[in-house]
Amino acid sequence: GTADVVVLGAGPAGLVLGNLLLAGGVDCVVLERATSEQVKSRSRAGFLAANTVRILDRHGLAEGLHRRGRTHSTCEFRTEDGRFRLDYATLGRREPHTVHPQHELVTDLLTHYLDAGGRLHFATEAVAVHGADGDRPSVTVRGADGRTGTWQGRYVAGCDGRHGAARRSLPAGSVRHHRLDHGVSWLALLAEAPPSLDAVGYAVHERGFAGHMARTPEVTRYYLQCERGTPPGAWSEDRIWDELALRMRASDYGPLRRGPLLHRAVVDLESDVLEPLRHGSLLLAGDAASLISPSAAKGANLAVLEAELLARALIDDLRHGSPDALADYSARCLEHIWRAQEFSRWMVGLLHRVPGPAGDEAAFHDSLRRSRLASLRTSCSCQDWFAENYVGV
Ligand code: RFL
Repeated sequence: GTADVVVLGAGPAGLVLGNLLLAGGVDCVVLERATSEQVKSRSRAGFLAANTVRILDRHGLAEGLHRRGRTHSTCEFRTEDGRFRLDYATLGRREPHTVHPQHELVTDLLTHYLDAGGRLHFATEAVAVHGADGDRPSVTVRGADGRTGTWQGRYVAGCDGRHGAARRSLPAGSVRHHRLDHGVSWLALLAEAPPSLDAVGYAVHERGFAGHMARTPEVTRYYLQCERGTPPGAWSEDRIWDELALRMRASDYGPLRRGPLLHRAVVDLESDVLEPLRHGSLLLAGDAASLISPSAAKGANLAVLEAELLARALIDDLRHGSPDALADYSARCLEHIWRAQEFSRWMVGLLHRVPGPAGDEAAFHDSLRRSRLASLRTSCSCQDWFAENYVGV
């Protein structure tokens, strides 16, 4: 088939892009490897920044999140030096988060796109992008039945995540790949249990980090720092709840509301950035452009921001013959990406004993971490800075 813009991937990046291109009168198609059911049920992010909500509002894509999402604005740190709360909607830019599970956002975006007449093919895996050096790039695809085909376009938008075809198809040396392994892993858990506190909980403990995030009144996300290489099934549910209770200091601050674990996965905290986010007629957005550790909940928010910039640039180019925005696309995104990367790295250092140094040096780093928490607890300007970066993208 043909389309002016061939979009790979129906995640937040690909679906925001698809919706905006469609509304802007640009001919596009979205190709997605997974089935519709898989896309609608993949549970991942939940915290949307105020700017993300503004972008979705601007384009009439926020109806579902206003109806079902809830605002959230408090986080609680539990540390060896006691606990403290930050009401971040009264700090920095005075903005709250909106909690709306990512799979619900994706479902909203999908429904909107299909209702508007958008073209989308599920169970269609992009295998490779060809000819990105020129102005007639193509994508080879494979269906669930093994049949192959080709899509041709003016541009290909790689929104197919970190393991997608867009990244794989970049010629060696065409794009610089910056990477950082934070050295920390999390067991990411989804529990069928109401939230245990009315705040995001960050517990810093000598046994490792534990986190608590409300998703819905019935479902709560928990994180438990674990050894790199731990199989997701290694711990029994009882051991997980006991460990969460210990690290969250339930005996001091109140018990956790337990329930069956619906899902578990091990996430290695890693970040990377491709630079530039473009090779000829192949453009990257979302996790395909930059992977960010989930420590500051930035990934989906960056994906939406980049998708809007890319949509505007492509509409300018294809509808109005003006290529300037497309030429600036990568640089504009990278400013936001590096700022988010810096903050997410800071959060990693705030919440964990970062593995690596041993002996005296480890103790030194640990004291730095405690001091960083003390600044956050006591300094108004540090709290403003935190709030601005925590909710901002
Ligand atoms: P996605 O969502 O991965 O979508 C990519 C889509 O591309 C498809 N695909 C292909 N399609 C065709 N051909 C191929 N060859 C393909 N290869 C892949 C995939 O099936 C998929 O549908 O990428 P996108 O759109 O860039 O969006 C990025 C976000 O999903 C991601 O950054 C966030 O989920 C990160 N993240 C969080 N972000 C936040 O902003 N707030 C959070 O609270 C938050 N929590 C999280 C997170 C990520 C987590 N994990 C799983 C690492 C919590 C966790 C545990």
